[in-house]
Amino acid sequence: MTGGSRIRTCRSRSWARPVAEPDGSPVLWHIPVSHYSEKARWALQIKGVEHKRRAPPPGGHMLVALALTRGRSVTFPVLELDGRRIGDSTAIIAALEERHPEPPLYPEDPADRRRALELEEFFDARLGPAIRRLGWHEVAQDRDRMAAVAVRQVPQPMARFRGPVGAFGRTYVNLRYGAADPEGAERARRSAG
Ligand SMILES: N[C@@H](CCC(=O)N[C@@H](CS)C(=O)NCC(=O)O)C(=O)O
Repeated sequence: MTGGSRIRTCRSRSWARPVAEPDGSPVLWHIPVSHYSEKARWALQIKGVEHKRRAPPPGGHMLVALALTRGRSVTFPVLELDGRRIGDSTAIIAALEERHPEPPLYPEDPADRRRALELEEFFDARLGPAIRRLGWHEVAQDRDRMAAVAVRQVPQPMARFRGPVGAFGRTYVNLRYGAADPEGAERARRSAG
C-alpha cells in the first residue's frame, strides 16, 4: 500500500492486547488477504488517517472479533476509533466519514449517495461472498497454491509448517465458505460474471 497515510503494522505484538493504543491512534484489525479488509484499508488510505494494524491469528480470529466487539461481530475488519470498536466495513466507512469528512467517500447528492450505498450493499452482501467462494474454490484445488497463500497469513514461526498450515487453510475455507463444493462455485461464478 502506498500513499499519504503512515501505517505501522503490529503483527509481532500481542493480538490479545485488550485496550486501545495509549496514544489514541486508530487500530485496524484486519485479515491481510480479505477484500473487506482491503476496503477499510483503502478508506483509511484515501482519508490519510494514520493508524496501526493488527492481524488476528488465523483460526482464532472469530474469537478475537467477538472479544473486540463484545459479541457483535465474528468477522474482520474491526476498527478501533475514538474508544469505539466498529465491526463491518460499511459501518467503518460511515464512522470514518463522520470523523474525517475530507476527502468525502460518499457522493454529496442524496440520490447519488443512496445509489452508492446500494452498490456498496450489493458488493458486500452478494458479489463479495460469491467472489470469495469462487476464489477459494480455485485456490484450494491446488495444494501447493493453497499452502503458499496460507503461510502468508500466519505468524512467521508457523510459516515453516507449510503442509499442515496449507491443510488447515483448505479445511477452513471448505467448511466456512463452501469452497469444496463445485456446484456452489459454479453458482458463484454465474453471479459474479
Ligand atoms: N459484512 C462484513 C463481512 C466481513 C467478512 O466477511 N470478513 C471475512 C474476511 S473475507 C472474515 O472476517 N471472515 C472470517 C470468517 O468468516 O471466518 C464486512 O463488510 O466487514
